[in-house]
Amino acid sequence: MTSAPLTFSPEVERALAARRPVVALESTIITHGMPYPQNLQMARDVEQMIRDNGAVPATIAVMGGKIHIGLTDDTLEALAQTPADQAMKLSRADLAVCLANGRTGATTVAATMICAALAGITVFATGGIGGVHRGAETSFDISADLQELAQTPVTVVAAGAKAILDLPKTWEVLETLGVPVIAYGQDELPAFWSRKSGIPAPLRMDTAAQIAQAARMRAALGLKGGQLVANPIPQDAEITQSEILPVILKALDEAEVQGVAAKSVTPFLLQRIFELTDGRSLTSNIALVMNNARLAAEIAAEMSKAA
Ligand code: PSU
Repeated sequence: MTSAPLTFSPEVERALAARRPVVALESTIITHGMPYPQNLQMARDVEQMIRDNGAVPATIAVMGGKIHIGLTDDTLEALAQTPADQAMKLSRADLAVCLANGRTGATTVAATMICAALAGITVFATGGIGGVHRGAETSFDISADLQELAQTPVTVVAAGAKAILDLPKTWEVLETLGVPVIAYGQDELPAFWSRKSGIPAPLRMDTAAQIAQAARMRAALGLKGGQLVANPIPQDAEITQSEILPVILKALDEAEVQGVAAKSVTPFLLQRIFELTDGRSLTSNIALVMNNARLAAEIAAEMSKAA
C-alpha cells in the first residue's frame, strides 16, 4: 500500500482485501458531465449494474483532504448536487493541490486512473475519454486523459472518445503514445453516441477474458500504461453520426462565439448538445455508461479469476 491519503468505503475495502473484482468509477461525469438529478440516478444505476454483474463499484472523488475510494449514498447525493463551479475538475495537474487545500474535487478519467492504481484497482468504467479537441492545431487543447493512458496501468472501458472531439487526431495521438485501443466486438471504432465512426479499429477483441489477458501480457512485458476498450453504445440507444454531427457543430460554434476555453469546453458542449437534442443525448450517454459498466465488471471478474 502507499502513504497516499486514501480512504475506502467498507464495501470496497472488504472486496479489495478478499481480492474480489472491483470497478472504479469517475466523478467528473457526475459534477460536470450531466445535470442534476439525472446525474445522481445515473451514478446509482451504474453502481448497481456493476454489483449485478458480480463486481463492487468504487466511485472516486476528493473531499476533505482525502481521496475517497467508494462513496456512501449520502456522499454521492451531496456530490451530485454540488454546482459545477464549486467542485474542482481534477486531472493529474490538480489532484495534489486539491488535497492540500482541502477542497472538493471530481476526478476526470486521468485523475480516476491515478487514484484507482494507488488503490490497487485495475479496471475503470466511464462514458467517453477526453482527447484532442477540434481546432487543437491552434488551441493546443488536448486532454490529459491521453497521457494518463500511456503511463498508468488501468483498463479503461469507454464508448470511445467523446464525439465532440477530433476523433482521427485523438486516435493518432493514442497510437503515438503506445496505448492499445481495443474495439469491443466490431472492426470499427465507436464514436460515443454512435456505434460507427468510419475509422477502422487498430485492435479488436470479443471477450472480457481476452481483454483481461491482454492487460496481464502488458504487465508481463513490463510495458507501462493502460489500455482503452472502446465499447459501442447499444443499438437501441444510439444517435447516428449523421444525426448528431450538425448538433455538435452548432454547439462548437456557440462555444467559439462565447469564448469558452480549457476545462469548460467539454461541460459546455455536453450541456448544449443536451438542450439541442431535447435531452436525447443524455439518455444515450446514460445508456452507454451502463453498457460500459457491465463490460468493466466482466473484465474485472476475469482479472480476479486469474489473480
Ligand atoms: N464521460 C462522459 N461524460 C463526461 C466525462 C466522461 O460520458 O463528462 C468526463 C471525464 O471525466 C473526462 C472528461 O475525463 O469528461 C474530459 O474532459 P476534458 O475534455 O476537459 O479533458
